Amino acid sequence: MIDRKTPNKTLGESLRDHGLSRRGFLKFCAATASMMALPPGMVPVIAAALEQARRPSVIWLSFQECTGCTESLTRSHAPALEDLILNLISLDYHHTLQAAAGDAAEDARLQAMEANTGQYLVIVDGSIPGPDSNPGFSTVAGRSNYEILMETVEHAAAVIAVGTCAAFGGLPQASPNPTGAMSVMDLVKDKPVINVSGCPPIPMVITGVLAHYLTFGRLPELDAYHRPLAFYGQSIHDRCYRRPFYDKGKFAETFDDEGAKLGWCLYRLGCKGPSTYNACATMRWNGGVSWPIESGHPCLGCSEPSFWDAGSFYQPLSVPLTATSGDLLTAAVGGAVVGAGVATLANKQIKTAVANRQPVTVEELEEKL
Ligand code: FSX
Repeated sequence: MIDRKTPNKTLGESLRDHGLSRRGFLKFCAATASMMALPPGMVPVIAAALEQARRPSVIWLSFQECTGCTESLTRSHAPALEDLILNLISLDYHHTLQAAAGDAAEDARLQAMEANTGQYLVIVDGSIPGPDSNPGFSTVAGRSNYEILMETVEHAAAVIAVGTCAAFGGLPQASPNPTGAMSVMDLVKDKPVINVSGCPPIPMVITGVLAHYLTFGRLPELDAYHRPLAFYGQSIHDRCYRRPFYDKGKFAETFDDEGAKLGWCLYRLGCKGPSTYNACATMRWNGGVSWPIESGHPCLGCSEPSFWDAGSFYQPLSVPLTATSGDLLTAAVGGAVVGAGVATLANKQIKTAVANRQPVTVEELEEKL
């Protein structure tokens, strides 16, 4: 995975080294645009940018978590595309995936930081026992998670918090939070932090954020919780194929009643879709086979802050749904949309792209380029 022989090659050169033809490159750019929820018109921009960009160094830290986030990524349903993206970064440190161990592993992290100071990305999964917690609660190489995190991010360009544990505290922070677990954003105040929440997050969203950074050299537009708008801009409820049943007042009351068999809305069985922002309804899981609601289970709201402590997964939401879920989020966060100083694509453009996501053929691309 670590390719130290070609650190100065452009991404275009690296892609060709991986045996990718011009046609394959265009297909890759089209798939990347689709993954980032960008319109086809952006494909030539992506192609030109990838030709010139340099491979970034990425240091991946794992703290208090279940490894579901890495499992999600490595079991992703578009391995050809996602392998390519992972090959385009220099993944210099990852506990679960690296071959090195002990001092050699820690040396790799320190070397990558020194060689790429100010330019490397840090990806974090898992929450961190805070500075006032017992440092022995969670350690790497005998050092506390807090110490390793703060040392590693000090000279990073940006930090990507993958999974709800890293983004919002997640399961380790659930009451009574015995380790004093904190999120990355709680602790890192002087760097751009992007949250890719979900327990686990959708793999294409993880690689979509990386693809955006590779292409444009910056992080994408973010919502109030620092999540990429392209993937978290709409609620599960807004995109749910069972929504027409909700609108008609047709609800499953138990998991085995007639309504459940007919695929009616799961709101009364506790579905948190109206207050949950994620791309499950459009990107789906397991190779696009299905997603929780299609499998007959209410959304748990796993991409939202404090979802473990938000009451029973099987009690209906207490908020009366007289407004769209977009209004609910606006009410919840005061309508603020923050860019953390790293966004340049306008919200409107992203929202339009999400709403109008269209496939593009290779022939169309070849005409444009
Ligand atoms: Fe947390 Fe991820 Fe849930 Fe598990 O790394 S978001 S418990 S899927 O593994 O951090």
